[in-house]
Amino acid sequence: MKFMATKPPSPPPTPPSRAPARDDGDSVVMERRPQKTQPPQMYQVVMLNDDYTPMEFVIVVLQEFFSKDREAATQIMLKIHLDGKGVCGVYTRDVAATKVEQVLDAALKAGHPLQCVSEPVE
Ligand code: TYC
Repeated sequence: MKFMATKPPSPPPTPPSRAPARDDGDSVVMERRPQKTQPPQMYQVVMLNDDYTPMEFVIVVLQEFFSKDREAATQIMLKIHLDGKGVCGVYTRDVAATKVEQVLDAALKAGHPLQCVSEPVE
């Protein structure tokens, strides 16, 4: 008795799309792949309000570590003061972590309880 194969033979594998596909002539065609690289996850540095850190110190920190001019730094400081927290800037993970370190270090050295954290942006 003869048995039939249950599956038809599969087609030959397609060549990798990066490989040059040759046509009948001598020309070489390079195929373009769609861009797959994702943008990096971004992190926002959030500063928290407290009752003891002087407003002026927060303004100077925002100018020094977050490159804000005095006007923008004052607005951010006031937002934090009124709302309890505020975003100082958005960066890649390592840069955000460095900013947090710089702020905490400056606050510690000056004897202020200023706190800030970094968190992933949605
Ligand atoms: N609330 C502080 C005060 O009245 C000022 C302040 C603002 C502190 C922002 C921390 O992240 C802060 N002196």
